[in-house]
Amino acid sequence: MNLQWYPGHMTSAMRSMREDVKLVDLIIELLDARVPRSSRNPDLGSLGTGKARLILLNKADLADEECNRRWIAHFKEEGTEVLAINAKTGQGMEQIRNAVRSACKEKIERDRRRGILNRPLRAMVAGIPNVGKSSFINSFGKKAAAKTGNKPGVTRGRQWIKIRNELELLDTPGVLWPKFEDPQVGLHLALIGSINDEILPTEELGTELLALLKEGWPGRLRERYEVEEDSDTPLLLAAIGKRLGCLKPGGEIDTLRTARLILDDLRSARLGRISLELP
Ligand SMILES: Nc1nc2c(ncn2[C@@H]2O[C@H](COP(=O)(O)OP(=O)(O)OP(=O)(O)O)[C@@H](O)[C@H]2O)c(=O)[nH]1
Ligand SMILES: [Mg+2]
Repeated sequence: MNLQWYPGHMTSAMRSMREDVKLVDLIIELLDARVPRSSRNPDLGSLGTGKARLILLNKADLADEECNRRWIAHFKEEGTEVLAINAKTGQGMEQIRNAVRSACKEKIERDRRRGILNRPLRAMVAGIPNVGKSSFINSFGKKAAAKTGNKPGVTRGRQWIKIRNELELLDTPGVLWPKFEDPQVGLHLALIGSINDEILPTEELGTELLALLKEGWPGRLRERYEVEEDSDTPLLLAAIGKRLGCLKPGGEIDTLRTARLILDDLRSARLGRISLELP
């Protein structure tokens, strides 16, 4: 499966971000804890080279705990400041302030030498669509300042949000990049909901997901749907459809609706906490 999604609004968002990055001290890059490799946008990696950077592994509540630990160790080894958070409940927010100050310590030190004390830091919050950028800003600032929603492409314009007197955060639209070289990247981003569902081949995506789960998380499908996991994926999809009572008016199994339900189950952790990538 070869998925790509790079609509025009992302090109213009990237253009604004290349300008705005000149105004900030720090880039806060949100990755999805379930797919930290695929959710790392190379265009954001090369944005503002030399700027301080903080990586937040968001949606850590949906990813496997042990995998989260391994990813944190991986980024620390790279020399990057990193935290695992849950922007929905606010878990991990108490550590953000110190992590920001630590990432910006050179800047703070430079200011201090010039006699500037406690100047608010400015940070750009960036990441792929639907990763939780706006939720993070709301959660950290303890106010509903930025619009959020459970689909990619909710934030369209840029928006500055002041957090007390210490930090100014710039919310940005989610951006992908022109071409996923590795088809697995497109697949993983589609599974977590960062690609517009309307352009996805849902049924095919469902069978790919079943293959991934059988291989990487044996037992999860059996537990959730009470099916035998051994059959090949189209048969398995039909078996799950039958279990769930997903039938078309004529009594035929509705595999499209079944695939949609399995995807929903993955995204809301009803299949348990699942990481799709390891360092
Ligand atoms: N389970 C869980 N859900 C989260 C978390 N953070 C955000 N969400 C949900 O993810 C969805 C997307 O959140 P947004 O904050 O709108 O994401 P965004 O990155 O701003 O998305 P765009 O503006 O479309 O690029 C919402 O339904 C949030 O409730 C988290 O840590 N855990
Ligand atoms: Mg947003």
